[in-house]
Amino acid sequence: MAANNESADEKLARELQRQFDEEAHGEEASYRLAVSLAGRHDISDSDSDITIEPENTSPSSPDLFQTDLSYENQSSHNNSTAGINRSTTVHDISDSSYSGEEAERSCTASSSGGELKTNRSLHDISASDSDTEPSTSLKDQRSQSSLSLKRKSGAEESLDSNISQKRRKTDLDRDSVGSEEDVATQPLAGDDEENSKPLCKYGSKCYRKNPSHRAEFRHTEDHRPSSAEDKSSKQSFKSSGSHRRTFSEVYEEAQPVSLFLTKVSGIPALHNGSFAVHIKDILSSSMGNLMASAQFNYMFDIPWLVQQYPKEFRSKPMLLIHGEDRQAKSALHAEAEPFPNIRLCQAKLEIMYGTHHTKMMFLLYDSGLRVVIHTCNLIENDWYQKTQGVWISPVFPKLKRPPPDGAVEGDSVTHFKRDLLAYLSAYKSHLLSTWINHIKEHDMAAARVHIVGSVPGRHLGEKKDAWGHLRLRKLLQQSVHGDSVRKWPVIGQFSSIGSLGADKSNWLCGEWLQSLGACRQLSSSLSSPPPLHLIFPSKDNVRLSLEGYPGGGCLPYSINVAKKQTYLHTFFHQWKSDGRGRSRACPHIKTYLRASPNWSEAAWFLVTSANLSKAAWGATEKKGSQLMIRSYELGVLFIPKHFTNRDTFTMSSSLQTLQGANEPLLPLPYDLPPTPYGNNERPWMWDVPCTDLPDSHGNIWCPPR
Ligand code: JTA
Repeated sequence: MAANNESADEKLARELQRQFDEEAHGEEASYRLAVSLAGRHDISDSDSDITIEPENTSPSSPDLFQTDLSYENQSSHNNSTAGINRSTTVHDISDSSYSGEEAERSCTASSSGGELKTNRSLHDISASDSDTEPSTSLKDQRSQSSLSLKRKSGAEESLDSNISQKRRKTDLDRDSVGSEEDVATQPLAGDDEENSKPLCKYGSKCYRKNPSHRAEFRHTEDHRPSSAEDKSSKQSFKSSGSHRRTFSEVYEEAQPVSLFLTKVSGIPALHNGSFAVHIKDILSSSMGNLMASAQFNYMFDIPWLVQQYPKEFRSKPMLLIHGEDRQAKSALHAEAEPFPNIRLCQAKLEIMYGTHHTKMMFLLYDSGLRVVIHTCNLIENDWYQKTQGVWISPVFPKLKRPPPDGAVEGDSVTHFKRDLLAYLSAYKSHLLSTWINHIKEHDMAAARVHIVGSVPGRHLGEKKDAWGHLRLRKLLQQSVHGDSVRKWPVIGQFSSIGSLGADKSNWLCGEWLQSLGACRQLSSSLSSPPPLHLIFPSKDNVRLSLEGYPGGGCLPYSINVAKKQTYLHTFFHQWKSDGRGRSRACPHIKTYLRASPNWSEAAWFLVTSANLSKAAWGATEKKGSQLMIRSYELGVLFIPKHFTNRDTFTMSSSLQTLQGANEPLLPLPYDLPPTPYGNNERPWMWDVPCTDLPDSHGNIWCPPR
């Protein structure tokens, strides 16, 4: 990152980090933490400064904290954490911030004249300071929280409600982006209706993505092009050196595998120049002349989404497929209201704790149809500094004549078209029929991947292996030659973890690993299970990430789930992606693969929305006669024989290796072999306070709620 692009805040944060690092490594220095309610909202700084004076703070205490920490200890925020004997004032503050008031506090720790801020922002302070009665907007937020809590808590991600407040991007982040030249901010089309709304009183500091709030109040950053946007595509994500490639060239280089990571702001341009894509690249007119589109997703920021389309495509018909109900649904409709070209389709979720995780785009061009299957929510933050996966299909040409009713023509050897149609049929929604017809009318013979989906239900009989892990098992049994592969390790990499049972034999090393370890011939139940390696960010991976602790907002693993399945953590490895320049870009991608013992070959590779949960992959019931799935998920499976004349892929995360290859290689999102956690390293848990060490922005983490 160029030093002259660094803001004063950032310099400060870096300096503080350096100081803290020194202290943590035994330099004799006393420091003081101050929780400051310094805010923008009618509170004078002097009124709200609260000082924490740790007593007997040995400089190495943060390390001690990490060393012998049971999860219980980690979770108890009202104990003196970090072996730091904090003053009661501090406890009061932190306690109150956990006590159910959704108020986030901005804790600012100052050290030697610098400032350390927490993730917490300022809004609620004005509310809680000014009155005992929360403001209307806080009420809204709370009711939305309990709603989404009810909807989601349980099966998978232990759910915090205020997803987006954790995933919001700060102004500081925005300013810290680029290794590239500044791009002038221009007014963009589509702002007119925005200007009629009242301005949100929290301005650019507003973290709320609650669509009803966004629909009601204007947010300047909603329509200001962010650095990530400005610097997307050829303008700012140069490949390297002076040669600036168009996205079409980048796209061509990635064929036929066509697997990309999203571009990341704040890493060397080299790592955004190959096998990397921004949403504006995907939607750009160079990819096709857009007639209509459909967006399947979990989270939507509709005004932002509209702005990712080139101006000339912004009023083309757009169908959004979502899983929201009740209030969240009406809020989404309210957000779409200014855009008459947008229609919404609610995915049925009849099984408790199910969610609509599928992330897919249909892009209908005058020249054909393109399908994109990926891992990104349709919110700005998901395309900013995270590691995300994107598979982009070729343009499927229109069939010469439409096939007769019930017939699937123009399918690939992988049956991509048949299986995509089956997936869409599972929604049982007439709103999807036009897209089902578009798909039927296109020739998808060029698709080389298999669809691996999950749809909610109790699947039995001949449909038992249509979805989830049994679907993957069946595909692997059909195509993976077992003789050499049988003992190869299975790798799982994910961003969220569900409750998997008290014993590894219950599900993880039982039915799930049996599916991921499946091969041709030999009945997988007869062979011993393969080695299993799981990749999930450690606390330090998140702390030192580009986003800092807030990056952990997309890694919703909770302490209460974690402490019931400690066996799981014995499989854990760090997030590391030096090869792709993404070691500090928190993974929201989910991938699964079968690797050779020397880590250079893959027997198969899956990129999907499915996290490590029973809700996503399914769990068998009734003595294995049915598979129960709660959520919608979608991924694509890469089998080497559909890309090369070999039974394995050569894989690498090294850009140099990928660029120099003269056969299709698998562009790995992370480094192999996986790096085990250090002795005292713990998985990231998003509801555990991290107040011992500052993150890459100089902030500590006080989990919301
Ligand atoms: C944070 C989430 C998704 C997805 C789903 C998430 C939750 C928290 C991020 C996310 N759920 N959650 O499908 O992309 O608690 O449900 O990114």
